[in-house]
Amino acid sequence: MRYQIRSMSIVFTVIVILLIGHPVSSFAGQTDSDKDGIPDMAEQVLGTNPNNPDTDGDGIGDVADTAPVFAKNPIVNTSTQKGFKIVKALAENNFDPVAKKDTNDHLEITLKNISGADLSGFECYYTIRDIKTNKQEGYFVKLSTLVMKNNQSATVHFDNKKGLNHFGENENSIYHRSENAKLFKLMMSVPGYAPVTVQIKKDKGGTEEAD
Ligand SMILES: [Ca+2]
Ligand SMILES: [Ca+2]
Ligand SMILES: [Ca+2]
Repeated sequence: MRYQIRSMSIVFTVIVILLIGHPVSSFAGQTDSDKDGIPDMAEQVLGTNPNNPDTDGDGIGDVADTAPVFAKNPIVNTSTQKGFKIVKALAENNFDPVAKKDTNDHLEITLKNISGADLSGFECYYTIRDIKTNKQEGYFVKLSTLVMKNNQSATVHFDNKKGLNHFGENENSIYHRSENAKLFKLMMSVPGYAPVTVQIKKDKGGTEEAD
């Protein structure tokens, strides 16, 4: 409860800071893209997602959430039968060899269905830890549009782009806001089969060589 009061006051403080020097009418007119009551500008300061009213996917909206960028892992799956594997996992992808140009880093996971059946109903939980500051964020995402035929592979992107197997992510997360090295821990789960986990390290930002 104490936490809730403190967190609510952080949102309130950010809004008050943004109000200083602005007439109330202009603040009231500020864009709130996801209509969660927090203007886009304030979401940037808070590190929450301006395009998602529940940034971390835990079912509690950004305003009420005591930890809006840290969901606990809600996946309950005790299956042990292997149904799919993670064949590739990337958190930085600085150079696209096909387009021959730099690309924006995003989380990209390639799965292969080895279950003998078609798979759907995937869920994903991942944490991002800033290795220098130890700050950690945790996100839960339902991959409801991901359908994998038996023996097929699919690549899942968390990048806010439109298209098949592209899913949303928090543009204000430490992934994009901190230049420090980061460690990603990710779990993929589908009903009836064992969850699969993977760890991915992202190097410190700045001048980077192509991977
Ligand atoms: Ca908002
Ligand atoms: Ca939001
Ligand atoms: Ca939430």
